[in-house]
Amino acid sequence: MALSKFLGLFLIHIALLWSSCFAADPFVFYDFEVSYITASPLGVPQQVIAINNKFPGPTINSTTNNNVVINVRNKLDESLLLHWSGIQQRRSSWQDGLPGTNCPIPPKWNWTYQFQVKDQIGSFFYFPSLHFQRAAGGFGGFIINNRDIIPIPFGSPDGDITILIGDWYTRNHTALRKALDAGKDLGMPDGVLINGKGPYRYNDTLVPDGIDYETIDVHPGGKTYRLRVHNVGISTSLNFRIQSHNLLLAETEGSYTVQQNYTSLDIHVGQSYSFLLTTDQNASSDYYIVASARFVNESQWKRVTGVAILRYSNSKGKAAGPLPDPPQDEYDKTFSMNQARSIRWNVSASGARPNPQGSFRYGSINVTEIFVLKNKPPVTIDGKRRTTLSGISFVNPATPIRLADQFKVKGVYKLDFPSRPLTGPPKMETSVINGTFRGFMEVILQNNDTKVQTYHLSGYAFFVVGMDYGEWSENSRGTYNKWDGIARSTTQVYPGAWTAILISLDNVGVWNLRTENLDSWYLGQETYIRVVNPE
Ligand SMILES: [Cu+2]
Repeated sequence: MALSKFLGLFLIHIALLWSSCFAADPFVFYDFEVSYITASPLGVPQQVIAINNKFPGPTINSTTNNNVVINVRNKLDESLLLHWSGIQQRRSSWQDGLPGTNCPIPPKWNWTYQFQVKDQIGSFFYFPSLHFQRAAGGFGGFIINNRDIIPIPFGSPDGDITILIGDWYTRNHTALRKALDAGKDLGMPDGVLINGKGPYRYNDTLVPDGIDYETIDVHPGGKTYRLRVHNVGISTSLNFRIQSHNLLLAETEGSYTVQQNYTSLDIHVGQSYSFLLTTDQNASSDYYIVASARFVNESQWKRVTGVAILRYSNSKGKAAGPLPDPPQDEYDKTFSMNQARSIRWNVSASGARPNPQGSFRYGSINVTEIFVLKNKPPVTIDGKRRTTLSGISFVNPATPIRLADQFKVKGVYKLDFPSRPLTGPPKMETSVINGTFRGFMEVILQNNDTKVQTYHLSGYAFFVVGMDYGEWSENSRGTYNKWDGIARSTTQVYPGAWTAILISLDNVGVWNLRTENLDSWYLGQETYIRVVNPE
C-alpha cells in the first residue's frame, strides 16, 4: 500500500480510536521499541527480535476493562505487526495486528495500538505476526487481572511467574522463510527455549558448556505460585513438567478450569495455561523444569528439550540426575487426547463479571451455521509448496479485509469460503467465511495431516465440545460435551482426528482463524470469519 494512502488510513484510525475507548476505565501505557539484537540462547550467536532490548519482551500487565495503549516503534528492516493473541478486541477488530486487519508498520515507523480488554481475565501472549518473525522472538506475556471486586477461585498466590516455552532454530527467521519459500521442510528444531534461554546442563554430552539457563526463584514452606505457561514456538507440541511437583491446573486462555493436578501437561503451539505450584518439597536440591518435544522419536529429538531450574531459597544444592520422565504412552495414542478432554470449564467460578462462567449455557443454544474445515499435508499449487484449509490456500490481500470494509473497497476478498471441504484441485484464494452476527457457529476442525495442528480464532473464546480420532460425522455429535467444555481461543487437533468447537458470533469484525503451526500458517493454512452487524 502506498505510503500516502497508509498515512490517510493512519489518521482515520486515530480518530476511530479515541471515540471507541471508555474514558472512565483506567489506561495502561507501554512503549515498545522493536529491534534486532544478537543473542546466543543455544550457544550460537544469532539475530533475535527484542523489545526494548529484551528477549523475550516485557509482560503486559492489565486489569479487566483497562484501556491498553502500546506505542510500537519498528526498528527492524522489514514491516511489523504485533498480534495480541486471545485478546478479544471487542469493537476494535482493527487493533488485532494481523494482515487481514491492519496495514503493516513500515520500518522506522511508529504505530500506537489502543484497545480495551473488555470483560476478559486470564493469561495470553503477544507476538509479531508477519514474515515468520515469531521464530526470531518479539513475543511476551499478556496478563489480564481480575478487578478487585470479582472473586478468584483460588487464594491470592505468593507470586506470579510467566514462562514462555517454544522450539527454536539457530537459523534466523529470514533463512527459515527462504527454506519454506523454496518448498523445503524446516526439519528438526535445534532446541527448546524457556524464557529465551537454553537448557540447564543436565547432561554433559547433550548440552554444551556455557549456556545461560532460566532460574525460577521461590520460597519454601507451602507457598503458592501462579505459573503462566505459553507455547510461543513454531510447530512443536511440548510436554511441560516440574520435577517432584504437581501442576494444579487453574486457568486456560481466559477461563477458569475445574482444578485438577497433573504430573505433566501437553502444551501445543499457541496455547496458554495457568498452574498453581505449591512449594511443598524439602529443597534437598534444585528441581528441573522441563519442556520436551512430544510425539517424536525421542532418541533423535533429545536435544529438543528445554530445561530450566526451580530453586527454593533454602535449596541445598544443584539439580542432578536424569530429567523427570515424559508420559510413557508410545503405544497409547489416546493418552494426550484424554488429558485434553479432562480440562473442564469451572462453571460455578466467576469470570470477568460477578456471574458464574457457566451462566452462559452453550449446550442449549441452537447451531445456526456449520463449517467443516479440513487440512491435509502440503500440496503443490502453481509450482509452489502450499498448505490448505478445505482445499483453499489463503492469499493475504494487499488491503486488509477490515479496512476494505471500512472504506468500501470492492474486490479485495470473496465471502465464499465453503462450508464443506472442496473436492476439486486445491486453489489460491482470498476466501473468507461469512459469519452471521449473533449466530451460533459449529466448526469441525479435521486434521488429515501427520502432525498435531493447533487452531486459533481471534475475537472470541470458543467452546471445545469434542475431539476424537477418525473422520467427523453427524453421529459424532452424540459424544459432545454439552455442559462444561472449556472456553478458549486455541485448540489442538490431533493427526487423523477432529476437534469440534462452538462460537457465539457476538463480536463484530474480521477474525483470523488459523493454524498456530508457524510453517503451515506461513504457507496459507488460514482464513478469516467476517461478522457484520446488519443494522
Ligand atoms: Cu488472536
